[in-house]
Amino acid sequence: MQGVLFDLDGVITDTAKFHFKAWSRLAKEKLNVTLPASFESDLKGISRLDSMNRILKFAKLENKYSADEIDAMAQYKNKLYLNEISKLTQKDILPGIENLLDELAVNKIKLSVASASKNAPFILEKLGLKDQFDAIADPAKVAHGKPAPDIFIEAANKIHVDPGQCVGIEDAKAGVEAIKAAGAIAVGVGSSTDLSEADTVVANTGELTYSVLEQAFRK
Ligand code: B16
Ligand code: MG
Repeated sequence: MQGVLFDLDGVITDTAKFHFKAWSRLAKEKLNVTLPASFESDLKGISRLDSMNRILKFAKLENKYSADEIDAMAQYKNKLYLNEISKLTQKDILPGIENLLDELAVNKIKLSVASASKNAPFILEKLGLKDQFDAIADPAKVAHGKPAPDIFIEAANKIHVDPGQCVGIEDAKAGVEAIKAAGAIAVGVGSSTDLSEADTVVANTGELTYSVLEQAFRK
């Protein structure tokens, strides 16, 4: 194992609740629909525009708006979301992650972020973790979102490590599929039923250690 590719939301910090809050407010204010609670996990790892389109489909309004109108709604959601995440601090880092980053650094493993979020640099800055990563892949630069492998390939390229020498960590099904399609080893965080395609699954981030990742890689 020469590199580790980190998903952000659900692995480094829990931003899903803030995404859901912002999407729910947008849906209520602009589309007059209430999103079911299941949308919080359904939209994990899904890009901003794809999430917007899923919400329009749910509201049965998919053909009602122009591309510019859809873009304006997505921007409004991001404004609401930014307001939420501006309050993030080091205390919002998920359990075990700071320790894992230290262990990986000691073992000279290159670290890269493979998040669908365009806000990843801002979030890492707020958490005080930006300097711990060697690279952050830019989702605006890749053609296809998760489950396509693009963002994980870009994250591996940015640390100059072959994806086959990397372990990717994900909490979403679409993300695990993306890691596997990139040719990396997938470690899932969450339910082993939902993440059955992962090579190894841990129940929560507190169980992520250098040794767990190394064993997943050698399996
Ligand atoms: P943004 P990840 C994903 O993060 C979120 O899980 C998903 O809900 C969100 O829509 C997506 O980022 C895009 O985020 O609107 O901030 O660009 O899990 O890939 O780290
Ligand atoms: Mg995630």
